[in-house]
Amino acid sequence: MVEIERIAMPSAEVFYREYMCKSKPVIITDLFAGEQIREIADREAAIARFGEVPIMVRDEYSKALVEGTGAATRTLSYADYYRHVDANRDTSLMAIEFKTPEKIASQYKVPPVCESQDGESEVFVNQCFIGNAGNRAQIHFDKAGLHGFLYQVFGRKRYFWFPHSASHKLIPMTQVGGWNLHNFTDADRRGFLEFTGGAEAIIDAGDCMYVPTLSWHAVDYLDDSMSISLRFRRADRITRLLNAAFPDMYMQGIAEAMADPADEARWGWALAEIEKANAARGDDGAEHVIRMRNLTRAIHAMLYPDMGRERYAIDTEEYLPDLLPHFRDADHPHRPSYI
Ligand SMILES: O=C(O)CCC(=O)C(=O)O
Ligand SMILES: [Fe+2]
Repeated sequence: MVEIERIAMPSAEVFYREYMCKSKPVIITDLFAGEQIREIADREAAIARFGEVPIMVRDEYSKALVEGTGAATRTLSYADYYRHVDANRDTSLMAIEFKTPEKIASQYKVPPVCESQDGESEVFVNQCFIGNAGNRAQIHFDKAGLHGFLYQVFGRKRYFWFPHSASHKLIPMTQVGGWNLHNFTDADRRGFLEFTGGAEAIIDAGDCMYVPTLSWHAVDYLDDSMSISLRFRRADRITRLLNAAFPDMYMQGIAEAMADPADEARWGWALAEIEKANAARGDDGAEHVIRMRNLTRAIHAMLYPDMGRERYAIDTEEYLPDLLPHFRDADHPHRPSYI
């Protein structure tokens, strides 16, 4: 089974070269060394420090998807949220990608490795996840394409990471995978990691998981927990790809081939082809997206000649409600434009 290494934070330059340019996940054991946030390592300490802070909670994504409860949110104080959890142990309410309130963000300094360099997006995201044991994040990749740190303030999470080569085995539907890993037995999970070449690691208070740009991951909440999520430094070449392509496993694979700017001989032609086709579009935005998806699939096959082409499951896009309608039409008013 693939192991995720645990390291002390190296210099920003070494981290960039050894992990970011190689799309290699790793656990950093000393992020925020010497900062106040590291004094908080359990739920009681967090409630004592942040109890009054208002947080916005909603249903975890996949439950929201299945039950159609997507948008419902409510604001509770930090302490009231955990009172709600204690009274409703299996609640799916949690704070997901919630902008870190000032009172919490003031407890740590963003490390230098997160600072944008020339040729990278200036977009920087500082959010938190506050949740309860039993909650989860379904297999997915984050289509905004930023590098991610997930720092565990308190509580354990089981973190899964899967290589791009596993994509067909994950039952991919656009950027989401179909399996419910939280329902697997220990033996099934081990078998699944063997099958996919994936890895799992338990992260606990003080650990920080590095999630490479656009890589597949999933999370099981083993305890009540809180994480800080920093997202940073999307390379401009990836921004250009995101703006031209549809967020599916083929785009993911092309992006991964582009992880290291030094490999331009490998990927430069692919980005040029994709941008050329995107510029030469006809009138119909939906047809354009279909053409672009076919092109990225063909380019992916050239970049990964040895990767199996066949699906391991039905084509879920044919049977399930569309997860990304706003990406199906190049002219859709809600299609994001990445900067
Ligand atoms: O911890 C979670 O709930 C999800 C984390 C995640 O998906 C991420 O950091 O991108
Ligand atoms: Fe994620």
